[in-house]
Amino acid sequence: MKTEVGLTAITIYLKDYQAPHYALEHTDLHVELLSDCAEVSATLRFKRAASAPKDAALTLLGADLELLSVAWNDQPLSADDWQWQGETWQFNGAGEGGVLSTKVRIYPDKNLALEGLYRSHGLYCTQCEAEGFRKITLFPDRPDVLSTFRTTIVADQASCPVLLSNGNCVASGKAENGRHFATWEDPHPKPSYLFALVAGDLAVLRDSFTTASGREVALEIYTAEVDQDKCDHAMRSLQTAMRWDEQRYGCEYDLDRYMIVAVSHFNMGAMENKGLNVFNTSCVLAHPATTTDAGFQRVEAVVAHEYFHNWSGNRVTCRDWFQLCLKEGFTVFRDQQFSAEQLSPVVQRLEDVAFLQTHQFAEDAGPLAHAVRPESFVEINNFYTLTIYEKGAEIARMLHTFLGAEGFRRGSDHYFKTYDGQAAIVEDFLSSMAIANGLAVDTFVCQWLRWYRQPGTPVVRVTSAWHADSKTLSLTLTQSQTSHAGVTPEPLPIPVRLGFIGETGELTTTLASVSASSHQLLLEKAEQTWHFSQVEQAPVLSLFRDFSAPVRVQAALSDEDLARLIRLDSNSFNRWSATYTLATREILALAEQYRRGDVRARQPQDSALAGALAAMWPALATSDPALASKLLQLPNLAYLSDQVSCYDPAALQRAREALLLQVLTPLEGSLQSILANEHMLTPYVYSAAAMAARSLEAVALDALARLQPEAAATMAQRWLSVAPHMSAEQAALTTLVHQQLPGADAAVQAFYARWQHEPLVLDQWFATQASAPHASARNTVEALLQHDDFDAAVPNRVRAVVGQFASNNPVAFHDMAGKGYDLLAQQLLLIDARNPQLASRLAGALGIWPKLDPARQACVLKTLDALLNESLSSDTRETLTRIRA
Ligand code: 0A1
Ligand code: ZN
Repeated sequence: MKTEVGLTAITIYLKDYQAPHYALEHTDLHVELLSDCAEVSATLRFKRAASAPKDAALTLLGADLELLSVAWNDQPLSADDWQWQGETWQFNGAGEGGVLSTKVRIYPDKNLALEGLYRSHGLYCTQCEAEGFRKITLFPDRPDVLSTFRTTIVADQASCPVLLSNGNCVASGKAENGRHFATWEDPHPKPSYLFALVAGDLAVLRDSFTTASGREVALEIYTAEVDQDKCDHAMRSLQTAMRWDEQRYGCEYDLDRYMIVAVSHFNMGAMENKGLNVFNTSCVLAHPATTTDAGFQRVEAVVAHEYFHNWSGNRVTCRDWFQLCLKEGFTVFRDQQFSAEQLSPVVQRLEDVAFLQTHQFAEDAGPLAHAVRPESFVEINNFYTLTIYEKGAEIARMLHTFLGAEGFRRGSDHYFKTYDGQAAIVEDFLSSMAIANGLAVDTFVCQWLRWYRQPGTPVVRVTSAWHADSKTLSLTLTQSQTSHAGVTPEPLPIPVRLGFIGETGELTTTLASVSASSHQLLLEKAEQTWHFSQVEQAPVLSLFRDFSAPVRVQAALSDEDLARLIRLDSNSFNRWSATYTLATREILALAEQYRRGDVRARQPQDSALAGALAAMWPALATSDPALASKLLQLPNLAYLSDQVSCYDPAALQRAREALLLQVLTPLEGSLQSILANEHMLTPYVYSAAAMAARSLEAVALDALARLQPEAAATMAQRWLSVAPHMSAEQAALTTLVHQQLPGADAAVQAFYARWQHEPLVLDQWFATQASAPHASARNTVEALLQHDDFDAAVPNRVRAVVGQFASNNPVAFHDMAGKGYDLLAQQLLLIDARNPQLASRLAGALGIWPKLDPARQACVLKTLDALLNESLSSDTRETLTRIRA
């Protein structure tokens, strides 16, 4: 936990950045894992930086350490020789440089925050990003200090037969008293946040990979023995990702080994430590019997993400934590590109966009809004956000769109080559893109940097006029942004891909003598106008194709225009996006009618969306089942909450259900015949086609539950009893529980009885109940918190219950009397006392308060004030304070 001076948290500013005074040439660690503690000896070889003053202090960082000894060039030092304030330790006698030797004692068993070195279920592991290494030893724990590492681990051989660290194992053998050791050397200089150590009783799946230049790399996935049968998919994903990175980015792996370790207690998805990734079990284990399609996809994406960090993050790292987006945004973009090529590119893109629009747009519009490269922070752990990751990825994607695939590749080649082995900043990435493409560097960097500096989602207003006599169309785009403290918004470079849809399909039009069915513009001023010619008929504009920029678009498209896009747009992404826009419009209109007391039953013919889908969906279900299944998944409440000024979850839920009924009624025959295919009941295959078929049937079952609940219940029970894989079981259970179908309770019991010994399946079981969209789910959650299998020490379990309730069950969470907020507050206090990172993330759910009605707002504010009066970690206090501000 960070030290607080009184109640004032320490804020760190980007503008205060100072280069380190001492370079670290080499790190030698000796870690003795003892029965109730660990002793860490560090030998650090420093050299004064040429630019540093002669009397510069050597500054290290340490937290929660028992300091046993310190020596400088083998001469013992005493406490009088250094100053230690908060986490900062300083020594003034380092001169030109020398060797610092320290020994500290730490307590991995007592480390419940899961940051630094901790032991859970007998397994020792580390999590050092962002500032966990200082909890292991006294160290210049900042990302711009890179060194080679040599690490020796000594532990009891019986309980810890496996001893792992970064790099290559150079020695191992027996030690005294039934102990043994292993020594690892990592030849690639790295910052401390990429250090890792694992010790325990693990089984391993081995395979190999031959790099493009012919080097053989040993691949190893370590898990508990019982989980070894669930590693094949991760191994295949790793091999595919390694080849992909060579082919698409020219990035080759650089060590003899690549190891992944699965741990059950982990705060995030996974961590890219050099050569030794540590993964949450949920992001590495996959087996058809226990893992859904979504789970398989997540494993593939996260394995790829961590692997891609080997270049975007590890070989080229970040100078300071303000540059976090440099590795995260770029790597998310790379993993999105990879995933798009593995399965359906359109589905991948629309899922990524729906996620961004639902969650990142809300973050950017709420009290936790911040720039992709923030100017200040209190607790860096609070900045692993959707804005840094997802909006950061969209910026990389816009550069890719603007420069073209080849231009972007030239830029990334330049970046990797120029900054290899260094700690870079966002400007280095942008200037690489400019230099490699022969563009004016200063102008390019200055313009694109605005995306990193200005918080909030820009709005682009679109007006157009078609002139029948000249067959021309003028298009005017205007951009605007909300102001945020300390930044004056300036116009952003916004790539706009667009096409024109006529009465029977796409039109070919001309812009600046180029005739094409799709054009690309760059909006870079506050307002710009373009003139298109040879526009033969009045078109509907298909705007921001493939979501070419992360903006909110305001365009006067009528219901008929949107229906035309749904039927005829050749850009599948925009067909989906038109569905979303039209659905949102109709749901909001229905909610408003209900608010006015107009409760007339709605007929399908009252809905433009229902009409458009009835005309094309059955054929699409055959030609593109993946897209078809997505078109029936109307925007959820979280997405809708971002579209309204006053959010009433129950009213929106009711309107959404009514629209679903209108849309689904005309499709009933089609849905029935889809279900008759029973792809769901055939053995599991991981392929785009098989997953699309399953996804379509899952959507059809959910639809049937609204149209014919009894028939749907029977079918769901059948899926549960003969399901050959978890995708079918989970789809059936979700439909039964979320739609409150007959037999739901018995199915919940039976599912538990069958899967109680599989932690990841049990997480899904908890999550399914905690996210059931009914007010009664609050009582269910209370009961689940008392369940024998609820374990507050396991982040996955806490997220499955508390996280699902607070962030994925608006109907139950936003109870009118504030009981949902009370429940969250109680849990936050319990969780914060042991795991601040986890509590702080869960607390983010309260950030929605400005959207709520006055009565609910008052309840949230009361909850926030009560929490802020308690003793809190600096993580959670910062989050709650920003939310309250
Ligand atoms: N760098 C990892 C995610 C990660 C970040 C922080 C952590 O602890 C505070 C742990 C993991 C990634 O992007 O995959
Ligand atoms: Zn990452």
